[in-house]
Amino acid sequence: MAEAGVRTIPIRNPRTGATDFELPVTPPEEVARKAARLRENQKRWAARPLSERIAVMRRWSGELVAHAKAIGAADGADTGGCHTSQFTAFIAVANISGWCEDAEPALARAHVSGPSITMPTVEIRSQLVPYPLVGVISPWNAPMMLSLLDAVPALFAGCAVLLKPSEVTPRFVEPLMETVRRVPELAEVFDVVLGDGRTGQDVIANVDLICFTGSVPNGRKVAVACAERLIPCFLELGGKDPAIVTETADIDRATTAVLRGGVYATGQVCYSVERIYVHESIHDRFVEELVRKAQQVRLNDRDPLDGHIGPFIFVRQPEIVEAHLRDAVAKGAKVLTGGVTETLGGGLYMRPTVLTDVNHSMIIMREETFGPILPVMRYRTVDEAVELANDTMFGLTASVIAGSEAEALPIAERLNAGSVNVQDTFLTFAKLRRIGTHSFGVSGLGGSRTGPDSIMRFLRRKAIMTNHGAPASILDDKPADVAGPRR
Ligand code: TXE
Repeated sequence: MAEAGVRTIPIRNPRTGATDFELPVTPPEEVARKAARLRENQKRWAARPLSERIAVMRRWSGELVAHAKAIGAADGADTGGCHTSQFTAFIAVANISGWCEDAEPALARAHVSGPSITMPTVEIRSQLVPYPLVGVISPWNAPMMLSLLDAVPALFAGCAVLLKPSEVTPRFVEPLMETVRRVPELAEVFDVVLGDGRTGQDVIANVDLICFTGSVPNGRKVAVACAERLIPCFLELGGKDPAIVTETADIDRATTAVLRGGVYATGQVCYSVERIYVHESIHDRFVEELVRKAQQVRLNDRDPLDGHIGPFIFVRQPEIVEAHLRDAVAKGAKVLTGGVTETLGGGLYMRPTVLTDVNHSMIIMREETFGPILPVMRYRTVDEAVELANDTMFGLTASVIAGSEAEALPIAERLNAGSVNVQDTFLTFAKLRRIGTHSFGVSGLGGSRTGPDSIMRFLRRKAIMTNHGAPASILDDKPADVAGPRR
């Protein structure tokens, strides 16, 4: 029960539609107190050798494994039973163990030492200084995974972290913080505050750097607030990912890949396929096969573990999806299957929805729909397909499926997206730890959040320069001959 006078937020169950409980919002003064505590403890955390921080994070890993079932159940309750929830503790463990291996070499690569090139008597040493307190503000679609994606490398870097998860999906916090409490050194530098956008603004007011994952409108508000405080912010603001299917593509392969890429987790993934461009010569056969496969996708409304896709997590998401569909139909689109929000057991569901006769005047081809929607548009030439795919303010990922990799690669190289899947969709997990990518447009602003070098976002690199020779004297300086050298 929340204390009297404390603001609360009703927490809706995505499977039943009922309010499960009232979430007490962390008051602003408590946000400031937690931030001050973390900031004070961070000095000791940063002073530890990296090897000690790695040892602490390994112990945390062990606690996450020990509590994986409780975490999976809570994250599953938050999301209505998205498949990822069952593994979310293990995704965090993989993230941590990756950084246990990658942090040391990544930071070693960042170090510079040796003589100056321009002043031979000067020796340069570098020092990496972590930002004291990092704020992480995360969304509802992969609640724990997207809360820890930035928090973990920041902790390895020597920062303290204050997390503000989405008020839509807070259930994972309790089991997560149980694992943190069991590692006292970690509990000193990692804490959570609860609430909505107002609490997010309180976090921004108290930290030294922000990592934000969420929608474009709120990302803009976060960026403005960070600019007013002149603190760095890293924004991941969604996607409108295109898939191009060429005339030589294998239709069975292409429809299987596009369907999964478009409707996994009910399309509530930032790198979901949201637009599909198919060569006119195979368009009709592709659409027929896509509809056939889409109609085999089952909802998990009776049992979260029995079905392919679950309910919408966020109660207003169906309204957004339906508004996009209405606009598309009003402008000539045809809905061939799906497209209707079904209330089943109190949860809000939508079956995979295939549209044709779409065009770029429609919202559904421009703004992030974030639902199980597959709008298919025909194209005539590869140049036209590339132009259509690049006609977006986003640029998270893209996909190209062709008759061969050799045909797909030149197309992939022309797409404005941080990651391009070839001969498949949804390959983002394949690149983790190997390569840091820079998203295009508003999808990713401020630098790469993936790859070993992404830890450098949390550090400032200092140069310490020693002159082993005599200092220069102003008395030796010859005033520049303003008339230029004598003839
Ligand atoms: O975002 P919101 P949601 C995108 C996804 C979709 C959206 C879904 O594509 O567009 O995020 O997540 C807090 N000041 N991505 O609806 O509403 C809010 O409390 C400070 C992209 O949750 O923007 C929540 O914790 N904070 C991504 C968080 O911001 C504020 C992957 C996000 O809320 C705030 C996943 C404010 N004014 C989802 N207003 C990617 N590209 O990787 C809200 N918040």
